Amino acid sequence: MTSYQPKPEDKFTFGLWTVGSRGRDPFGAEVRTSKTPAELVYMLSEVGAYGVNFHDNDLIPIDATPAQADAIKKDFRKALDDTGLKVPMATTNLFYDPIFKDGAFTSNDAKVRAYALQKTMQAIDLGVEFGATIYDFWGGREGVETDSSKSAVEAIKRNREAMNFLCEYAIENKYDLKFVLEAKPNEPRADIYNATTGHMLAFIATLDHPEMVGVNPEVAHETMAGLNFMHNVAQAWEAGKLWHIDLNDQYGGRYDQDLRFGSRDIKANFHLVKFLEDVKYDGSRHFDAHAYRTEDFEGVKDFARGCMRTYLLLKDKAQQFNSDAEVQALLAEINDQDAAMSGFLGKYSKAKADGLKAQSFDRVKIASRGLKYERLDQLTIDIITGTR
Ligand code: GLT
Ligand code: MN
Ligand code: MN
Repeated sequence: MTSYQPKPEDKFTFGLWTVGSRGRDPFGAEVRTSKTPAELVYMLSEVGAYGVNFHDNDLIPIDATPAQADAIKKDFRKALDDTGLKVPMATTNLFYDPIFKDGAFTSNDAKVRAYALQKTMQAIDLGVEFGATIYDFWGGREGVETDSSKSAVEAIKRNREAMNFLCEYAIENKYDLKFVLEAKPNEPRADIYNATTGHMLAFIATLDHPEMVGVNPEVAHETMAGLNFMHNVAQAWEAGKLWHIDLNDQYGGRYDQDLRFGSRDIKANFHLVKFLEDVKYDGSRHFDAHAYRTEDFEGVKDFARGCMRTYLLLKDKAQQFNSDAEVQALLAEINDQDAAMSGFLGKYSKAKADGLKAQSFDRVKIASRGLKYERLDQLTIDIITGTR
């Protein structure tokens, strides 16, 4: 029996904005007091996290003076040195300030687009200063309330122009940095461009430096779009583009909930963790979630510990699934290969095509076989619930 204690190799990370969330929502004010970035680092170390990620303005307020910025950076650096916490990822806040009300890279206003580039270059410098090697782009404001306001094609072109510009900036500065694009279908805008991870993968292929750009899928965001999150993650991984992941939880058809990882859909998250562990995903496991608004700072610790514990618990269950004799026997049976078919499948040849056209299949007999997926799924449930 494992103790489910997080270890550095688990690469569990949290954003300053996640554990630092004060519980404000569109209908209610903050319920928790403000903590400094350094205080949050000490807290994350206490609960056993590996790293901390930040937006430029999580660390340095947008209106800080250079002297204030230096003091904050000094305290933050000391906290990192004291605790050994890493900064694997950084990002830009291109959504909070009113200047971004009509988008950042896709704004109709050229001054806003230029400011967004300037802000991102400065934020990249800041991230690199603290050791980040992954740089996230979540374009929460890159969308519309009304399609009368903007050309959807022009928005894609503006987004591409910005990404190409920033790739060149990172290359010119010899930064050891990869970019990841994080999709979301809506909220805070009514509709956001490049709404899913699949859209992002297609978009990346059109960039000048596709090799520098991958994806950062988030459970809640793809669930809001009604999609199977693990399938999107699998496609990104198969494309060699899964360089970061935002773990949380979400009920479909609702506002962006950012719930504690695994708190809602245990089975879906079991399959997600099993996938990540089976393929040996070795990037950060970033929890992009918030504690309930009911919690005080001790409750935030419970939330953070819970995210990591549930991940490790599901990892343990995935190992159990992989070594369960009955499950494996069923899987072997399902995947049993018919040697006679190997001459027809795989890469095309004229001989194969001719042979295949001449072959007769007993359609009814083939279709009459029961696949035992009900049994398999119940075994999965028994494993997840600890009944087995
Ligand atoms: C914001 C959003 C997250 C993004 C963060 C990175 S900010 O909290 O809801 O999904 O990952 O910009
Ligand atoms: Mn996220
Ligand atoms: Mn979210």
